[in-house]
Amino acid sequence: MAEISSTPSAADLAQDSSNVHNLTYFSFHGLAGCIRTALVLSNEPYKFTNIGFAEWQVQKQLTPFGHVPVLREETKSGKILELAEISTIEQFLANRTGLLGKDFWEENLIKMYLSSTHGLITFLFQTSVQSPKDDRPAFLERFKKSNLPEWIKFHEKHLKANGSNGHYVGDKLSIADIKTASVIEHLVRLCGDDVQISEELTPAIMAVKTNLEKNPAYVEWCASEQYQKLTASNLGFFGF
Ligand SMILES: N[C@@H](CCC(=O)N[C@@H](CS)C(=O)NCC(=O)O)C(=O)O
Repeated sequence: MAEISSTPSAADLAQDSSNVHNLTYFSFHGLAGCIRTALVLSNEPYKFTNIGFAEWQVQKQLTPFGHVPVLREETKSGKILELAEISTIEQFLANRTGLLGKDFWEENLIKMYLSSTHGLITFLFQTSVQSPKDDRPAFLERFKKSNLPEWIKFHEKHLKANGSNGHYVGDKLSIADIKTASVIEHLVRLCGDDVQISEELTPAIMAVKTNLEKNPAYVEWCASEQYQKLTASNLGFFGF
């Protein structure tokens, strides 16, 4: 009789629902909004390990590529799957929790919308941090006049084509929806009086956010003290 092994494979361990997802990032929203929301909605154990700038230079050397976010999947066997790179982490969580559509067709469309929004928001945050202080206003003006309107135009169009139901694909929440919902607040703040995203101007984009706001866990997360603190530091550090 064949012996049945009781030792789970590494692949099984990575998918175990009892894993604690331990996310290391700075104490602002920055580029981790979508990951944090995906964790909050996962109904699985998670931890947010917020790292200060003082300890970062030491911690940096211990990360896979010298950047955060880093997600450590703490499995019950004691083994840890350590993942860096935002897109990898977002897709890893989406895969585990059914946020990649119902089939391979939908999965690839969702990844495309996710990637487009990731490109926009990464460009915004990274360039504004890396620009010399004097060059920052000009960069932000260019971003508001060119990169952002283009993203808005195409995303509004795709969302309308899907029925303006708050989803990019079909009628089910996906990681692309969460990504867009998580960046709207920053884009709205960045625009200030020069409003580009609103119920009137971009109803289909706004529907993504209002749809997610029907989820009590999301509403609770956004109202939490922790979330408000991340927002305050985001404003202090980036201004939006
Ligand atoms: N390619 C990385 C970039 C992430 C990134 O830009 N991380 C920033 C914070 S938002 C960071 O680690 N900055 C500190 C540093 O580079 O030392 C990814 O996709 O995760």
